[in-house]
Amino acid sequence: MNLELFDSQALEREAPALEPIEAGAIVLRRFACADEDALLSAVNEVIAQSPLRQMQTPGGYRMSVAMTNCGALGWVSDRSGYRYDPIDPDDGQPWPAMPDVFARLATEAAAQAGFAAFRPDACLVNRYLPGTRLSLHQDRNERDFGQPIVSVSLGIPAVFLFGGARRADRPRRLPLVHGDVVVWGGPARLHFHGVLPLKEAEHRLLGACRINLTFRKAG
Ligand code: MD3
Ligand code: FE
Repeated sequence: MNLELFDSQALEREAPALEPIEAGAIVLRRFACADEDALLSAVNEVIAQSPLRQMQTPGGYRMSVAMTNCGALGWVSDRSGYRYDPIDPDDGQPWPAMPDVFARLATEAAAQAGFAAFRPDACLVNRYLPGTRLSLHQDRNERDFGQPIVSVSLGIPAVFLFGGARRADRPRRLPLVHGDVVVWGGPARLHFHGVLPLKEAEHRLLGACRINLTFRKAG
């Protein structure tokens, strides 16, 4: 059996470290670990109100990653394209409010990376199971590219791909584990990025699952 048992608890006790990966992009290793219980409870509350769903791409494919949102705006993909929408199209209601523990973490991480007063209005919750992936893309549906994006990884490990300004630029690989937070801004903000298919693994809190929280100032 090819199951990588990942007891990352030893690593998770290490102090957070600031790790620049390219101009405008910084990893805060383990930054979210101290809040893991509150974060996971809040994730469960969000998912209870607006369940995870596999969205359709404009080209008609079903994404392997399941998604939902919280905050004033939610990222939505369907046959008509990508957009930010204040309403969950599955129930016609506003997305759940952004939990305080989410907003505080995103603001603190951005500040650590040099982006003062980051106030996200959108949090995309992505759920990866083993085998699921996110193909190379740019995040360009937001109004102000001067605002950074904060990404919080929870659960089993993933390998992040980050390329350059053009799709053809060979991407670098960045392994991310439970609690790692990445802040992308400045020159890196419009770079291509994606997530490799996840390997089979088990996390002590999340089982065979990775949750990524992506915070944006979209409006
Ligand atoms: C690199 N999600 O939802 S954000 C997405 O692991 C997405 O689920 C990632 O990409 C995930 O769109 C985490 C990572 C990210 C976001 C913006 C970037 C990486 C970036 C902008 C430039 C370069
Ligand atoms: Fe993205």
